Amino acid sequence: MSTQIMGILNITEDSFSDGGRYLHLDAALAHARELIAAGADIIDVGGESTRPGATRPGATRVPEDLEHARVVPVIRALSEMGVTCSVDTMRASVAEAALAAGATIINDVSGAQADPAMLGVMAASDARCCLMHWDTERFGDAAGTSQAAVPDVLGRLLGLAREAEAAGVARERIIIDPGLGFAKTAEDNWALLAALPAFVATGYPVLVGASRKRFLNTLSGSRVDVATATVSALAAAHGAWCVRVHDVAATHAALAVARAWKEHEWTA
Ligand code: PMM
Repeated sequence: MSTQIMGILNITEDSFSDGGRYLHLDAALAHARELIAAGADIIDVGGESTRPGATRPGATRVPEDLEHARVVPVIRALSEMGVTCSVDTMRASVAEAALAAGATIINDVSGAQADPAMLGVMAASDARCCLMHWDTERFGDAAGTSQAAVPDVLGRLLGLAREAEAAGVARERIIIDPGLGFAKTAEDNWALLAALPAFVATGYPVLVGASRKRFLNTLSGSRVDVATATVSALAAAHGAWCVRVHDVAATHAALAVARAWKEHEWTA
């Protein structure tokens, strides 16, 4: 299967690149339609920002009922249109309500660690479950830990996947994600991207979320969507199952290039 494109729909006030733009249902649905027209296979709907600091101890989190009110109507409307939806949440109750509204993927950036009820909701559903790596303890502000990042993140993700399986989430429903930019240095992020084949070799589908993150911003300045699309093409060439992006059109073109390249592979 060719690499899937997950279009990002952040219904938040403060997400890094699109905060505050899609708070109204109509604006959110209009943007989702644009993402689909541009080639998105999945729409990832989130109602709580995960920008650095937003979910640290002491930070004010979005109230649970507000998160529900933001994501559930959008997911219901999109699902009724036949769109594949994932819900980007760390709360079990939000995941459960999103599934009831038609979502088929739970995308939990905490790897099902933030809410003790999350694994139960995942297990009781037949949704695909994305477990992302986010370990604030390990990386913090440390610089130059890139070599350690790969075994660390890979080992931790395998542990999270085992935990999910033990809780009753079938192996074939699990997706893993190295969590680029989440308490990681630029060096960490590049090391993780370059090690993508090792993540793919686990047999779990791998999701890559590099879009508009600081390490690409620093590298590319105002052309961060070009940089994101390039990462998408490289990630696809190295076996990523899905790329999560803001600018779907650019990634769609980049993936078409990666696919054409692969189809024309020369064998001596
Ligand atoms: N990144 C963000 C939010 N959700 N989910 C997954 N699975 N992987 C990611 O890398 C990821 C995510 C933060 O980015 P945004 O604020 O631009 O949406």
